Amino acid sequence: MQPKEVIFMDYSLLWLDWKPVDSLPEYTKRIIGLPATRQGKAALRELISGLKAMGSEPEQCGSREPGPAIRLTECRGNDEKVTIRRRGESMEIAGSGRGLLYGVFHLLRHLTLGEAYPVWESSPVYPIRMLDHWDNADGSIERGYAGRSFFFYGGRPVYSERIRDYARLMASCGLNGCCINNVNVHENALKLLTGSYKRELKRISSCLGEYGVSLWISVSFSSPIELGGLPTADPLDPEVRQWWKDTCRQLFSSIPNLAGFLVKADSEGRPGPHSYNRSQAEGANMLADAVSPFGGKILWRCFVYNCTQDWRDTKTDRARAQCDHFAPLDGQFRDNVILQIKNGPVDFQIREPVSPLLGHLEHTNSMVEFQITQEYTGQQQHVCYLLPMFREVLDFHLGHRPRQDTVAESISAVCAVSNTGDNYNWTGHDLAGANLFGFGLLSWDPSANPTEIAREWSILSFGRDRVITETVTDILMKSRSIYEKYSVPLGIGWMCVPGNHYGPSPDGYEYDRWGTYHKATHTEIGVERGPGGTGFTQQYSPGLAAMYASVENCPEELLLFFHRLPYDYRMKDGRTLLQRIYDDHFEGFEESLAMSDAWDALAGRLDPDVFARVQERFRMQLHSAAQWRDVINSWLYRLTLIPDEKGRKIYL
Ligand code: GCW
Repeated sequence: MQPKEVIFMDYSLLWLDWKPVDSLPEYTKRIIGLPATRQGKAALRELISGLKAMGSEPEQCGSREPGPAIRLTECRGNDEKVTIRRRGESMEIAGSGRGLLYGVFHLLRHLTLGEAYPVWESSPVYPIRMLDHWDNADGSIERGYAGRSFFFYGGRPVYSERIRDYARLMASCGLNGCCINNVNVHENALKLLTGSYKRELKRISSCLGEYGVSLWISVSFSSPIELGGLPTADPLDPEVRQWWKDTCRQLFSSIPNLAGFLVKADSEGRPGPHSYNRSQAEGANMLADAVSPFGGKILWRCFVYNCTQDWRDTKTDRARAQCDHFAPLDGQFRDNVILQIKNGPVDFQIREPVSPLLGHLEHTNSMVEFQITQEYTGQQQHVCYLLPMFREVLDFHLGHRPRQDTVAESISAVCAVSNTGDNYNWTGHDLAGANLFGFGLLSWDPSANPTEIAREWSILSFGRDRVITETVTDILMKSRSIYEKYSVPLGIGWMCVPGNHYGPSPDGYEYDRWGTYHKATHTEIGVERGPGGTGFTQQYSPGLAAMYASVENCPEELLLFFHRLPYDYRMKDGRTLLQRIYDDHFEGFEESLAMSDAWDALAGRLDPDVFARVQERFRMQLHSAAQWRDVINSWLYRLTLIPDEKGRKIYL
C-alpha cells in the first residue's frame, strides 16, 4: 500500500529555506543560459526559486542582452568541478550539470552570508561523499533519533517529495551518495536486490540522480540462500558467483543511477565469508566481480570483531580486531572495493584514537565512516557538534609516510551514518542539523573549518542576527567537550545503558559479551593496551606506538583508552586521575547549564517554534547530564571511598 504523502510532507526545508537578502547585487536580476542535462536544469530551477525567495525577480534572457547577469555555462562531461567567476558586474557559473548544481547552491549560500561576488573554483577531494541510512523496511530506523524512515513505509520503499528535498539538501552541501537501507539487512529489505521493488527503487534513484546523488543499497551476504534458494553463499562456489552476476545484471540494467552495494559481513551476527572459511577479500571480490560490468562498487565494512567474547578472557581486545582481520589482506582487494572503516577502532565513542587500520592499506581503497546519528553522543537530545572530532580524524598523521600521511590523504571516500528521520526538523534536535550540513561541507573539502561551518549553518538556518550567530556557534563549538566531560572522559568510553546506549550504566557492559570493559576495582581503572597489555598500541606506526604506549606521552584525553591506571595517578596539572574525573563530571554539568542559559537568552530573537523545541532538548540534556554526573561520581566514590577534594555532593 502506498502511504499518503502527507505522512512525510510536514517538514521544514532546513538551510534551503532561503531568506530575504538586503541589497542583492544587480546581476541577480538576469539569468543567461539554458542547461541541457537534468542536473543542469535542476540547477537553473534552484537558482530561480532561490533568488526569488531572497527578494529578486530574475528574468531569463538571451546572451546578447546588456547588463549584469548570472551566466550558467554547462560544460560537457559528468565531473564535479565548478567555477564561479566574476566578469565585470556579472557572474558566471561553469561546470557540468552537477558542477552547476554545486555552483548555484554555493552562490545562493554565499549571497545569504552577505558576499556579493563569491568567486570559487573547486573540485571535491573525494569522488564518493555519502550518507548511510540505517533504515529498515518496516520504517523503523536503527539508532535513529528523528522519527521514522522517509524511504520505507509498511515494509517497502516509497517515493515521496520529501526524498526530492533530501536530495536537494544533500547536493546543496556537496554530498553525492545515499545508501537508503540498514547494513543489517532483514526481511523485506533483502528483496531490494531482486525485482520486487524495482519500480519504487527506480523512482527514488531517478529523483536522487537529478541532484547528482547516486543510490546505494545494503545487501546481505547470504542473499543466494535467502533469496536464491541455493544451499550455500560460499563466495568461491560457481553457482553462487553466477547467482550474484545474474542478479546484478537485472538490477543494474533497471536502475541506472545505482552505484553499488554496502556490505556488513561477519559482523554482529551477519553472514559473511568466514562461515565458509573464506577471507574477507574473497568475499568482497566475489561481489566486486558481479557489479564491475556495470561500473558498480562494493563498500565493504571492516567492523568485524568477536561479539561473543567472554569477559573473563583478557587476551582478546576488541580494539585490535579490525587491524588483525584486515591489515594482512592489504593489496588483495579488487579496485572496485572500498573498505569502509569506522573512525575509531571500537565504535563511535565520544573519544577514541583514530583507527590504526587506516594506516595499513597502501594498496587497498579505504573510506572513513563517521556517525552523525548520535548513538553514543546524546541521541539528539543532547547537543553535540561533531565536526571538530571529524576534522581531528581527517588531520591525523598516521606516521607511515613522510608525505601524504594524514587520514584525509590516505582515503578515497567518506561517509556518515545519517541523523535524519521524518521529524518536522529532520534531525530531532534542531541543532543537529549542523552535523548534517557540516559533514557535507567537510566531505567536499576535508580542510573546511568547523567554526566557520557552524557560523554559516547558523546564518543559513536562523538568519543574520549576530547575537544568534555568535551564541549558536559558541554552543556548537563547546558542545562536544562538554558532553565528553559529564559522560565518559579520558577515552574510557562505554558505561552507557546496554541496548539503547542512552544514559549512564557504568557496569552495564562489564560482564557482557561485547568486549567493552573498564575492569574498575577500588584502586585502578582501564584496560592496558600497551606492549605489556593487549599490544593494541603496536598496530600504529612506530612513533605513534611509542607515544601511546607511554603513560607520560599519551595524550591525556585518551589516557584511559590506552592504559590501566591507579586512581591516584597524577595528571599533568597535578590533580589525581580520580579528582580529574570528578571535576569533569561536575564541570561538564555546569557548562551544559551555561549552554542552556545562553540559548534561553535568545528568546524573542528566534522563530518561537525553533526556540521552544531546542529549549525542550536542553531540558532533556540537563536531566541526563545530571544523571551522568551523579551516577558516575557515586559509582566511583562507592568503589574507592575517596571523597571529592572540593566537597561537592556525591550520593551514597
Ligand atoms: O555499534 C553498533 C550499533 C549497531 C550498528 C553497528 C554497526 C547497524 O549499536 O546498531 O548496526 O554498530 O555499525 O554495524
